[in-house]
Amino acid sequence: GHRGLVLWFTGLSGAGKSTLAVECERYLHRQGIRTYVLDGDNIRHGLNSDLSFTDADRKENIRRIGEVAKLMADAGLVTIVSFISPFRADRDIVRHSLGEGRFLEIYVRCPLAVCERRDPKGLYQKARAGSLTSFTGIDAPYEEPLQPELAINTDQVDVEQAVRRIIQYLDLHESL
Ligand code: GGZ
Repeated sequence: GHRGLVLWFTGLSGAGKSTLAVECERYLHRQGIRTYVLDGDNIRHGLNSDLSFTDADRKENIRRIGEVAKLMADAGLVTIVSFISPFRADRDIVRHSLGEGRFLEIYVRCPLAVCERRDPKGLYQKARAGSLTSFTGIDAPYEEPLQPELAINTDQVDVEQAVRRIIQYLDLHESL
């Protein structure tokens, strides 16, 4: 089998993390590569259903996800992780626990104004109205990656191009 590794998508709500995660998974499956996607649907509703969106709970969210992702990568899966993961230090802890070459930080970059315009779940509107507090980008911080393996501007490239860039990176660095 191929080497396990973690593709770690980070970015604001509405930046396009989940879309890219799912499309990368589809591509890799077609190549016969075994993957697993960790996202809000299967983690925040299950393992981490006890956690909120305070700084401390987001930190704990990412810590647990990092541990699970490492186990999955050790089992040989290409583990695709899709969470805001707003704190640089928390992402760096996961990076170091996996070791260089097995953790690819992919910054799904999109201007706040564009995320806000997309607002697929109406959460930005609620955050602006004050009925949802501690919302990332509005009244909670997002710390941009300083040296991500990849940064993809989702307001400038379409999904197909974005997936192609990720696959190109994996090929070039013989990550798989
Ligand atoms: C940010 C929130 C919040 C607050 C609920 N802040 O666009 P979505 O809806 O589907 O993705 C967001 C998701 C963020 O959860 P994460 O586990 O990725 O966050 S973190 O890594 O910071 O722990 C959003 C929804 O949950 N959501 N409340 N206050 N996003």
